[in-house]
Amino acid sequence: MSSNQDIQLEVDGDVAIVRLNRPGKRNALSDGLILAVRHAFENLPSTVRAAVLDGAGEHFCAGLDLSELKERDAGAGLHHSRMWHAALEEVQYGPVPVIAALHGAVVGGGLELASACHIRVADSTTFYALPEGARGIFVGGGGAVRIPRLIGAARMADMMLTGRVYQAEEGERAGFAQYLVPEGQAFAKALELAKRVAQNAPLTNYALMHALPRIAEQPADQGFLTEALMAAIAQSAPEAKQRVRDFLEGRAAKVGKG
Ligand code: 1HE
Repeated sequence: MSSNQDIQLEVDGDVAIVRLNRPGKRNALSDGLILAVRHAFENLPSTVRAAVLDGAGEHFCAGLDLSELKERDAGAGLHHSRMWHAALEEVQYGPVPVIAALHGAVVGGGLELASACHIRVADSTTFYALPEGARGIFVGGGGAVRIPRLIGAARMADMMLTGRVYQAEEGERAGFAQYLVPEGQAFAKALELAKRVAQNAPLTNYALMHALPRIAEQPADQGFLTEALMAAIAQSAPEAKQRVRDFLEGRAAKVGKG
């Protein structure tokens, strides 16, 4: 899929597994790796219905590859940040929902990458930090937009001002992850969820990826209209009609019963 050895793509049925594969450097995101992330999500096989994003080794991702952070003028810095934006847009607004399997360090640009995913599963070794503050820089991979939507601007400012680190349990309570699992189980849980997500009607997944975050940012009056349009389109699909019929005729699972 990609010639870059720092990323791996596997396909398991209708789920793609994209794995950052630079464990020796704690999956630090070099420019090459960020471009490979973009390429992987832009080129998922058309049979794929959901994806898991994982990191090889003991850490999900140590953020920006600091060895590449050379003197950049303002223009080069702007384009570098926009390159990250383009890559992470492919994760958030690509073809399928993405479930991140978090463990160890989820820091700096690694947290920005995790924030672009739709569901985050963290194991008990996970920790979250934004060392940009200590390094004298700022987030540049969309974190200023996405992270406050997970945890609030006040928590993010505290992390960057004071270097505060959130451990797994506290992090889940704060909103970084929707699931917290024992050590070593994040990938298995993420895969299980991805297989479940892959069963949804594609238009439902589309609505959740593309309409919901935008509706949530719209003034209520516009949001209600966008919601109504999306609802009308989703329910008009033959698959939606079949699924409703299956429930009414006793063929579909009841809520909470498998
Ligand atoms: C790296 C990086 C990196 C590790 N860039 N090389 N991110 C940070 O400020 C986080 C920096 N990293 C760490 O704090 C630690 O490495 C970890 C807590 C993630 C892991 O600790 P540990 O003890 O398991 O590993 P290590 O011994 O620190 O690192 C192993 C190797 O990975 C080592 O290289 P080696 O050649 O000496 O073996 C490290 O130098 C290397 N390494 N992290 C480059 N980040 C869009 S803007 C986003 C801005 C940011 O993301 S700023 C935050 C950057």
